[in-house]
Amino acid sequence: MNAYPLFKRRKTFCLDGLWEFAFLGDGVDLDLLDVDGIHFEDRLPVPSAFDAYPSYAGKRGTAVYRTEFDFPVECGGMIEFLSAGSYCRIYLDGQQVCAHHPSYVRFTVPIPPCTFPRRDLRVVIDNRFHPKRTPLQESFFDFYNYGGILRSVTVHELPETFLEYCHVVPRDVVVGDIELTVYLGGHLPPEIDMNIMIDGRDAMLFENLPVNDGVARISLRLPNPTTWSPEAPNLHTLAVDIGQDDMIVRFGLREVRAQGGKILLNGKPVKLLGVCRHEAHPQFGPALPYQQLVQDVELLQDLGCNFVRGSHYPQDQRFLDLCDERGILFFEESMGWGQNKSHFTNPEFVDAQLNQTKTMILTSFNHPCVLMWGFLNEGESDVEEARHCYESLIALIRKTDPSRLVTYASFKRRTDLFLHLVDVVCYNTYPGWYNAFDDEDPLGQVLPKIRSDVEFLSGREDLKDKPFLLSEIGGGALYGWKDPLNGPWTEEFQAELLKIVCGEVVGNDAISGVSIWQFFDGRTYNCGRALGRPRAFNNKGLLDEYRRPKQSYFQVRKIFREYTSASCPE
Ligand code: ADA
Repeated sequence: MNAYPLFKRRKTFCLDGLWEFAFLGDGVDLDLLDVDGIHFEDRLPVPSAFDAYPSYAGKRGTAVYRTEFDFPVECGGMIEFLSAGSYCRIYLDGQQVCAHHPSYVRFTVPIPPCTFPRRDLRVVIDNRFHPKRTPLQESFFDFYNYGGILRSVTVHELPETFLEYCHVVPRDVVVGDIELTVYLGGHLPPEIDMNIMIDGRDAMLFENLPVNDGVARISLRLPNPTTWSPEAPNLHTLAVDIGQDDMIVRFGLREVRAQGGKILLNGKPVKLLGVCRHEAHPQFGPALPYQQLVQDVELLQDLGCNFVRGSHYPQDQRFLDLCDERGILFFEESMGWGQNKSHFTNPEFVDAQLNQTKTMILTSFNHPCVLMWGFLNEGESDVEEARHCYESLIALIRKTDPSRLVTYASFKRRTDLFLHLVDVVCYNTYPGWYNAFDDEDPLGQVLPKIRSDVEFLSGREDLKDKPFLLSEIGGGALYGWKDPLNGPWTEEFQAELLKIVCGEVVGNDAISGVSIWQFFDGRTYNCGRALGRPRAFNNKGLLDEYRRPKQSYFQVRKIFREYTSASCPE
């Protein structure tokens, strides 16, 4: 079930499986930890969130995972971690070779050549909140922060010159023109020969390609181009072979633009009908097995969704692969949740934001399902102190990937200072739910609120031509809670609220889409928020945390599917 990119010649092997494990409690000073002296009494699978397991549920502190692997003597290579955190230190043969945060982003660790084959790998994980070690993950977030080796670990044997990334940008989706950018690692030659294989059958040789700062660029035309769209998610593969190394990437021929208040996919306006999805499950935390990812995608398609917002961190590459294959459009955002000016004026925080955002883009670059990049969910974006951070992130995203849209989910909405800098205006808004209970008729204010936002934006010269997305909207319901008064927390109330919302989204041409908050219930915290988070869960899911559908699921499904069948009747 590996995600792309794949390899034919390069030797890789996956270290997923049972590792030795020890939980050391919350009193460990990481700088004094004798990693070699640890006594392992337990074993846990990798990937796993160790605090999703009953024996470690709710615990915060230091954990250590250990495994061994054989690696050719005198050979160079790397270990790829797709997610580990919140904070981790990697030890190879007793030497610390890496310290990393945050969770949810890919990182690699060099394997220095060695005189013996059997290597000892220890991963120290700390899931405590720490201003220096975990500046991007804080305890005030409204989702539970787990710790562990949350996604796959793979060992790569690497030659002297190797491929780091192979990124494809479609230039003409009809005739199949693409631009391939190849990032090399290790020894960087001044030029390189490259064999390209398209879709496993059409070979092209490019000789003496110039290499500038480790980057080689090729423009080429696909022999048999097929475009990618939600209706026809055609995918192409491209194998790059530089003789000593190879890489197979998968991509889709599609183009996305924001124009005239619409999101255009391959030149056609698209209405985004979807949900916000956490990577979460009570049994696994964010370390979801592949089977659960497939079930989630099946449910999204059953719901009639053509869109998902991956909230609120970089996503599992296997899930993005599934969305590529099923034609489900994606809004991927780097990790952020309600940070404020104290963060935005902290250079370490800004650097950490820029690093994780760039890594997210480089890792997810080839997924045609990703239409837009986002960041800083619900940041304090109506103060001047935030300007540098927002402008730096927007500039970084546009420089790293000019082919996609840029946005962020704003809860400052009308006082927001930076929405004119992005391509899509995204409002997180909760009419009928928050501050609605002092009103006899909370549901009566849903439509007026949405329409007044649409009117406000239409009156803003700098915003009126941008697509408008309801990036979060919804209300809570406890699975199975029915009550004759049909008040808040009943399934009926939530279903009625979302009936009004979705009816407006599909009926109002000024609204480009919705990502309902949220797909399924997710664990949060018991703290002061518990009054608004029964069970210490965020209960605004269309399904509960075990993916059991509430009434609202069927209500939303009816509206989404009717709209879709009316829009493409075949
Ligand atoms: C915010 C936030 C979500 C969730 C939501 C809610 O919009 O972005 O993560 O906390 O509010 O349920 O209130």
